[in-house]
Amino acid sequence: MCTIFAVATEPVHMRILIINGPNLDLLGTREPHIYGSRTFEDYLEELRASHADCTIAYEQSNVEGEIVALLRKAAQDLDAVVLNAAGYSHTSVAIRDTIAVLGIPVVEVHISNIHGREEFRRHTVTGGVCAGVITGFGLAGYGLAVHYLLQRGASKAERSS
Ligand code: CA2
Repeated sequence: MCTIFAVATEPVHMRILIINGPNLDLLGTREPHIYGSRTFEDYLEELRASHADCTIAYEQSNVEGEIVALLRKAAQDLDAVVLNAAGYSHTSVAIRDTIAVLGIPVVEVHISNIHGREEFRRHTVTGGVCAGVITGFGLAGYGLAVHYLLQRGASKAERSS
């Protein structure tokens, strides 16, 4: 006979950092046919409101080294990262190397479907060392990434209790 004991666990409060790379501060102002017409700040407000159970911090940088520094700081202070490294996703060995040794999960997000665009966008240098890659679902991709990280965090907490 197999008896299963229910274990009461504290709800996990995850702290997640979203990092947007070069030019994503222009969201909602240019190329709406590719990236939509909403600013990231507007979307973020909605995302935070629907996830009162976690802390969602946000940073945007146009500088490769700053993104490396943000990732390393997140590994010290936070639980997970959602990263849209924008153009650096296709080129940055430095960001890839950082993610590879970070010790917290990173989910790569692209707003557009990179597989339906120019050839040079179809491969990312960074995706292979991330927990997974979400592409083509618009801003909703960030929410999908947060959802995955919360589920992953909760099941990890359950396993270690
Ligand atoms: O689809 C994505 O999220 C991308 O990461 C966006 C990058 C692009 O280089 C990647 O291939 C795919 C470009 C970000 C530029 O963002 C803009 C936003 C609004 C207007 C102009 C640029």
